[in-house]
Amino acid sequence: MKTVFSPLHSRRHVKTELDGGLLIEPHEKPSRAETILARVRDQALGEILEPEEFGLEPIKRVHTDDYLTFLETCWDDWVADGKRGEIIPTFWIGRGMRHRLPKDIDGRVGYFSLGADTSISEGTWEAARASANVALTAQKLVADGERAAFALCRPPGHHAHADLFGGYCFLNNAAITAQAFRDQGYERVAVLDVDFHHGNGTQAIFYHRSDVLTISLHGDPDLVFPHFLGFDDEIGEGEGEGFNLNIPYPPNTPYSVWSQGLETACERIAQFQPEALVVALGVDTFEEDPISFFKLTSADYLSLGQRIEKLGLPTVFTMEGGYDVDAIGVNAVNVMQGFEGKR
Ligand code: OKP
Ligand code: MG
Ligand code: ZN
Repeated sequence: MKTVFSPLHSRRHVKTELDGGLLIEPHEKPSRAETILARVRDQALGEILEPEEFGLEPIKRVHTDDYLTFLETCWDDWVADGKRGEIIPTFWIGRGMRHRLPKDIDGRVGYFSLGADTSISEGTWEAARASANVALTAQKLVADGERAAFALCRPPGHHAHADLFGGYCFLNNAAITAQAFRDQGYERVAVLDVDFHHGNGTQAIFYHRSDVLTISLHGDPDLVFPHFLGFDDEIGEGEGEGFNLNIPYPPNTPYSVWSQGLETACERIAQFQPEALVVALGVDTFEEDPISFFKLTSADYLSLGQRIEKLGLPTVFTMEGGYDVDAIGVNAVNVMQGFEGKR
């Protein structure tokens, strides 16, 4: 399987993550991508390609113009305002307040964010753009006939809404990939999100549509981020009713249980008869992950890859989470190797 990777991911190198009232070293750090790339090389998974430049057009199919302008300019505006630290949101639209984009930089940062866990500094926009280009290049490989491709995206994307960043995400790479398939004439596309966290952005982007089926397995949002979306009664709305499926699980869920949800997800995908599949691949379901609570083992990722392959679909894997850097390479590449038949 071919891997798409951009060294520009390293342009995102924030020093802070607001966590428990402290500014800690971010969980979503550059060594994550480098470790996965090293494993891809080590295992000779296949050719490693740099992304092509697709411009903003395929990104604008998912994200709003004002949000993209904000992402592009916010760091310069922040510095010009005289602020001395990294961008961390401080104020949001509270219940009863107005959804109106203000001029002030603090106001705009709050307007376009869903949490304070995701700092921004110089280079974040360039890295996020490169990450989307990585996904779109993998999409093109598959549209041109590859059975599957691995988009080694960093930063991740599945928490980003049409006009919100947060959860370490800025541009929703999985949604941009699914929309690219649609715009190239693929009639139905499925997005399967196996990251530990609910794919809230992907769900929201396609919530009113029946042409993109969205499914996420994740930690119960009653207990974990994103807290306010991802419950099993969210089934889609209007045209989209019946085209979103959430499968939440409690702490300590092992693969023997999680894989039952995977089976349900795969059966729904088969019934939907999509022409392509996008897998939002997080390996923060791992037993040693520092911020998650499932109990998958490294060997389980081989089984996961095998099960996804059985769907028989053209497949793009977009990298999402996974924060045990020591294991992230083995776990992510195991999914690809399982897909290719390794047991
Ligand atoms: C991104 B992805 C932990 C803070 C958690 C949100 C988690 C974002 C996960 N103290 N911040 O889905 O892996
Ligand atoms: Mg998920
Ligand atoms: Zn995650």
